[in-house]
Amino acid sequence: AIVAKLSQKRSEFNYDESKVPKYSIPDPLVMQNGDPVTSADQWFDQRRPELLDSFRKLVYGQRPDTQYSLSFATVSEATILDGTAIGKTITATLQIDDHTFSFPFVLFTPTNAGNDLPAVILINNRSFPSVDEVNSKYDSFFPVKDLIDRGYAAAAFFTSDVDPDRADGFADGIRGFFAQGKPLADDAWRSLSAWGFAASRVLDYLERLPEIDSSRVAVVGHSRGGKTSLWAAAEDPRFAVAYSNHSGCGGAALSRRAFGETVDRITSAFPHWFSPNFAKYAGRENELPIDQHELFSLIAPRPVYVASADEDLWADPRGEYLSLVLSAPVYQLLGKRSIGDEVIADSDLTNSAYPPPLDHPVIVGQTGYHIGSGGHGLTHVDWKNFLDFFGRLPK
Ligand code: GTR
Repeated sequence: AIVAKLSQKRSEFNYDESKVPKYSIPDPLVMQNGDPVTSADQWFDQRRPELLDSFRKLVYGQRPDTQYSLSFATVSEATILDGTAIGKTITATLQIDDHTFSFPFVLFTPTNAGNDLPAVILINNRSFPSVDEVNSKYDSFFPVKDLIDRGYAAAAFFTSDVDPDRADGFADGIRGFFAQGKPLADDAWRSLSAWGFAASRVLDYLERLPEIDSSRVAVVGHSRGGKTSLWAAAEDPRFAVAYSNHSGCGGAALSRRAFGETVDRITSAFPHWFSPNFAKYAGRENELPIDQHELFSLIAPRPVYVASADEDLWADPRGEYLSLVLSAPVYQLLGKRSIGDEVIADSDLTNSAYPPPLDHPVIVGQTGYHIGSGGHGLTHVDWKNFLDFFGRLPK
């Protein structure tokens, strides 16, 4: 059956709004026992923890609670980009008893930086962005020159250096290290959560640097990295801002719409990304006790930015936007404005203006969104719009 699903072409999935199944949206402000959530205290003390727990159980898996020690070593350091930046390669090492696991990351800071640098951490699902490459070739996926020119520190690591991006990669990555030879538990974390965990370890490092303002660190990712950036921010409230670019199914997009990539398809193609429980909802997404708008609810009241692209229908742009819109009640409860405040949202946005004009960011309160023209990718314009959003947030 899996082979049949995987041989199905992307063009054979649903891209017709009229064929989106009927669904009902779970209310983030209703407790599992049916009680309404009426105060910020109740949100943080009761509802948010049970919702976080549901996402761990049903979607991304449970991170280990094993104690570990963490150390960092600078492997190399160079002045690059015509003297405007310092690029470092650093190794993060986790240790449990006498076992260790290491992964590399890069960090770029402007030369002569003060003590107040905001930073971004890119979860790079494509490759390891070495200091030499960054110095010799501009890459819009990780446009370090732009980031430095705008006064940001920029860090990045490669997902597969942390947890190999393959169905059978468990034993070879950080999850295997934590399992210490034990088999993969059913409820255990999957790769997206492992990559998000690594972003938190890079943040641990940034917290140690006097030149970084660790209260202004964004976690950024594209596609599978964008699914990860949202989950990373849900798991780790120290991330001040999250940016998800074209993250689609299992990221920003509502699972219930089954538009473009579906739960069935993604859990068959990438079984290592999600808890096996997620696959059980294939074809019956409306029975999921949660949906992805509640991932934004977990990030609230912190700022979040979402980007879609008009040709990237596989990622369901409308479903990504709708999900952000539907998180508004939680932002409101927590005293913040968001895009949903300005949209008369029925559950399929038929009464509201969607899409907004191409390449034109909509920013309301804590949330920003744009739909870019073009296909699946992380571009110079995506970064520019996100950094404009990040830059206008109050310090
Ligand atoms: C696709 C997958 C998407 C997205 C994308 C990417 O194959 O179906 O969910 O993650 O890969 O990461 O570029």
